[in-house]
Amino acid sequence: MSRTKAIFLFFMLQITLVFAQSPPGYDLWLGYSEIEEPALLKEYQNTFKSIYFQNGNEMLHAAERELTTGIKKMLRKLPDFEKLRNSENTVVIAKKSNLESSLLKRLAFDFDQLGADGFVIKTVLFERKQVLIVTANEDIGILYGVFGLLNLMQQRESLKHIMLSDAPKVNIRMLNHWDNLDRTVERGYAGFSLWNWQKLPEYIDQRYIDYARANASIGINAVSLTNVNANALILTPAYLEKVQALAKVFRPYGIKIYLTARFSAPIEIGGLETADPLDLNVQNWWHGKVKEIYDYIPDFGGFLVKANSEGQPGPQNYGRSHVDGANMMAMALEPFGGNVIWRAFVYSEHDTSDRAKQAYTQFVPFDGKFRDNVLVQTKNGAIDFQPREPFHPMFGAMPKTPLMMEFQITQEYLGFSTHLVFLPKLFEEVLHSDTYSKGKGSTVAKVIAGSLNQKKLTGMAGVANIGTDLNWTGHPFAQANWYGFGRMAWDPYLDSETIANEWIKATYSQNPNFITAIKSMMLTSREAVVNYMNPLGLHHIFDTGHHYGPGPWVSELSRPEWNPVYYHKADEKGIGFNRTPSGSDATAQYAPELAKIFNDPKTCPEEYLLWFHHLPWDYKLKNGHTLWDGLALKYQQGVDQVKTMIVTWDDSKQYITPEQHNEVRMLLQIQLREAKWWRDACLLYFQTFSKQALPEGVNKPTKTLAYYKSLKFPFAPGIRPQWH
Ligand code: GCW
Repeated sequence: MSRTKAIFLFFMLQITLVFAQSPPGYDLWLGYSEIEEPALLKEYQNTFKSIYFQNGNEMLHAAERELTTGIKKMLRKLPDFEKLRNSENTVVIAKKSNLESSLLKRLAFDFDQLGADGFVIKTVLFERKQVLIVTANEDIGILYGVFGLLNLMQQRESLKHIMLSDAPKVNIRMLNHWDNLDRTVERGYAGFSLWNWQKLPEYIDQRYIDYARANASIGINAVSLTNVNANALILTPAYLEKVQALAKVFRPYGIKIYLTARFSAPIEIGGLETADPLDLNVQNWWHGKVKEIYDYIPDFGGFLVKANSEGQPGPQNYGRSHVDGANMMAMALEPFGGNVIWRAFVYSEHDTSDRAKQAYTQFVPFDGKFRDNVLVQTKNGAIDFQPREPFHPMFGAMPKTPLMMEFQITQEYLGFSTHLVFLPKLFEEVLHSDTYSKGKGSTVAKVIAGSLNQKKLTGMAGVANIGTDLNWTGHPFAQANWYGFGRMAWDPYLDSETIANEWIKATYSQNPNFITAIKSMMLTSREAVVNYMNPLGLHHIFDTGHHYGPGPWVSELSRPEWNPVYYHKADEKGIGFNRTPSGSDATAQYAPELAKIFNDPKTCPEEYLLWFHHLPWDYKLKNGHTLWDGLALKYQQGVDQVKTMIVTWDDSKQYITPEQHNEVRMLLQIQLREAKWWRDACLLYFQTFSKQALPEGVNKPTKTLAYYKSLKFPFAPGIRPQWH
């Protein structure tokens, strides 16, 4: 070859390599970085000499493709697939039914414990050579097993003596997208909706496939595509054929589609005059609609419904109950194996009782009255996805109903996609909470996993933080919240530290110094945001509508429970919401053991103090500070924690690329500015009641309260823009 030709080819190769690379952050935790440790590389290369991969349907093909991608990137070589006898290979990936009996014997494993989704990864000695086996009962187990294997390699685990079996503890592991049909995303901070309704069904964006891969890699097996503030059009043929195309993309990855069903759809798209669930025509309409949907999508998951909540229509419009509404839809879905996920996020402007009590009051009397294919989806706390809330008392009070957890992955009340907040810390706190409903140890995790009350149908949903941003989630660290949600939906007993560890290695770096530092930054980040926004149990003091920044002074909205003053109740005497028997008595919704602890400010965990108590400004905290001083110091601590995060990030610069370092650095600077804004605005406002100076150690605000009150944010994302 001539020199010029060689140079030309060399450049072409470079160009191909450059173009073959995804934009920064696009690969999520599936970057499959090269194995640099020589000994481990050698071990893996030996292991992956030849692979038997069971041939089969599109799900097995998807798994095989993923394995090829992973091996190619991590080992820098294409795997050698052999389709001969499986035991002649060094790696065997096949369902139990396809394993040679000699290998099965070596495996000596009880497959019953795996169910459909579980898998085993085990290295056995066979005819004096090592064989790595990945096996499962079903195709989906093979898919999860392959992701499990790739994950082990991303964690740089030796496979020589591996023996891992894993199966999910929750059936429905679901993302709820709040995507509108115009592609805006309610409470979305990462661009627009992924679903390009105009180009579907013909045009299949690569992002749909990569989205499905990412979900499958963490075990997510269900998604609802559209906002719970629903538009009935999604149930019309024009949209169903587009949904069908997405279902086809997701199917090989084990993901079922659910749709949000607007309760008034029979009127809006069905031409009926009522949507009364006890009306025969309405029932027939839903039966017909469900059948039509299953013609398009035979494995359709079912409906997710927000009814009689924040202005959405529902059965109560006709004097009927949540049970009437949910069961009517459930009957239509039952013959096809579909579910109804009925949300319990309800509160009413006509109910003057404490908002925190209303969902419990409405739903608990219905325990045991829902049909078998209904799950009641309950937010983690009784108000609304606050930086910290005690767990929702419904979790301890509806033993006969499958309760599905709803977490919010998108950071509506946690600094949007500009603040680095590792949410698995929050998820873990909720899941580990003890409801005491069957004595000590009756954790929320056990309720959700169904083991506490022997539930067959179980689920966990997360409101997605995903959009068209190149890195999917806006903040690179918000990817960890998607990842962590999936991992905890699979296993609600997992701890957040394990998840942080896995994610850092799969996403950023294998360097132990980097991992230690960044892990501790992630693990404190949630407490930091609580401190600079809502310390000591404060909640819902966000500015109106967009919820961007503080608005504790807001008091004039039409519905009382939309005003922050409703929640903090600050006055000359003190601050906090009295939810004890002398107040709203919300504590009575918890088990007596817990109510007792919450009712006494001395035993109430201080992180929930102002959630349950209205206390004088000079009330003494456990550390000896007065409430006013302690509150101010917490705000300051939050700001200081962000400063520490910045130092940690800067110190870790050497382990990542300058681009990776810089994007998070810029975001951390915004976070710091906004943390100070929260501290100053809240303290200036609360000071008008406490009438006390800021304690030593708390920085003096540089602006006035009037200034903070005057701020307007027409550009705040997550809500339709209001420029006027
Ligand atoms: O948190 C609130 C949000 C609304 C949301 C609602 C809900 C989809 O501010 O935007 O509506 O909760 O969960 O239904």
